Amino acid sequence: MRALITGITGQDGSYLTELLLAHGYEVHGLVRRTSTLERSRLQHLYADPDLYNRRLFLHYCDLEDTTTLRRILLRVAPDELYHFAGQSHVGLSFEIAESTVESIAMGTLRLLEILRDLAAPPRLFHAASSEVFGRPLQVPQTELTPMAPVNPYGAAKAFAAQMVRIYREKHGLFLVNGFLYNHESPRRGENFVTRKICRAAAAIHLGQQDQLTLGDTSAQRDWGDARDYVRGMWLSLRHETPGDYVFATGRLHSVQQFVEAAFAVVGLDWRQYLRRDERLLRGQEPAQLVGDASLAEQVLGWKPERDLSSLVRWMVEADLAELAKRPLRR
Ligand code: F7E
Repeated sequence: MRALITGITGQDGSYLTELLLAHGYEVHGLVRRTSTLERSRLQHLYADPDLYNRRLFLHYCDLEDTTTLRRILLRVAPDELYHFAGQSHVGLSFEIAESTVESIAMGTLRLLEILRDLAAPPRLFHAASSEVFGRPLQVPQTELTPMAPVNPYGAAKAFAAQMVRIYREKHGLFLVNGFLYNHESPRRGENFVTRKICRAAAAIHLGQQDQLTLGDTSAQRDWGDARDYVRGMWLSLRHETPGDYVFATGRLHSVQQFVEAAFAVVGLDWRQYLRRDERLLRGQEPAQLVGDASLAEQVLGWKPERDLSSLVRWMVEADLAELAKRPLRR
């Protein structure tokens, strides 16, 4: 089996690559040319001479570059295509709305346009998001909950997810939408709230940081473990028919609860370190985003295997280990 991953250098791309390699796949990934080589999440695989350029291949390609994208798809001829690429920060999507929509919405549409012309199109997994539901009328949400996004990121994902549905029906392609609720790990970017909190708890414990500054700590999310979610993506493409699936834990927790859990791991009193900064407020928050993943359980046999407390401990301990090796500069 051969897979191609857009966004392979991100959190999900790196865990999925590990999972696919472990199942004997040949894995190809698209990487953007940037002035810095941001591939740290793949470093351990990249540095393995038995894997790199043998079973793991990286190709330079921006999603706007449709000629190159088509050429790579023709040459690689993947059986499965996992599509993660695109600007993924919700707060930032208010600042850079055009490029967010361009990368997520148009990026997905361009990919679908290429797929419909291929003689043997791969199966596609599209990483849609709980953000498409915004302020939903239904709690918890299912695959049938109407989309009602409240930010440019969610609106772009809603467009892309709907296009996936349209191309599946019109062109008979094997296309899957995964409505992914928040999923975290030590490889989460440092500007997402869970990683920011865990890294701060670790750095404060090691005497490398004095405080943690956050925006809205009453905001709630359905947080799961990224390794569970990439397993769901893989299962969804192995099923005999394509469909849409919610991947979620079904449990809501607040940012505040996350802070308390992370500081408890290092035995610190969060009250002494937590500060609020109005500039980190988004103004327009989604509400009650919590998913019902029963369809994924019934059809794919998927269930999240790890809970929030083990996730928080894993993340804080990983940051402790990393900061002990490479302290923060002060
Ligand atoms: O924010 C609040 C913030 O940036 C979570 C992406 O993967 O999941 C992610 O989007 C909550 C929000 O993730 C800070 O206002 C408070 O209510 O970690 P986040 P997100 O916006 O939920 C969805 C499913 C995706 O699809 C996205 O790609 O935490 N919050 N204080 C803060 N958030 C951040 N980032 N930084 C703060 O200081």
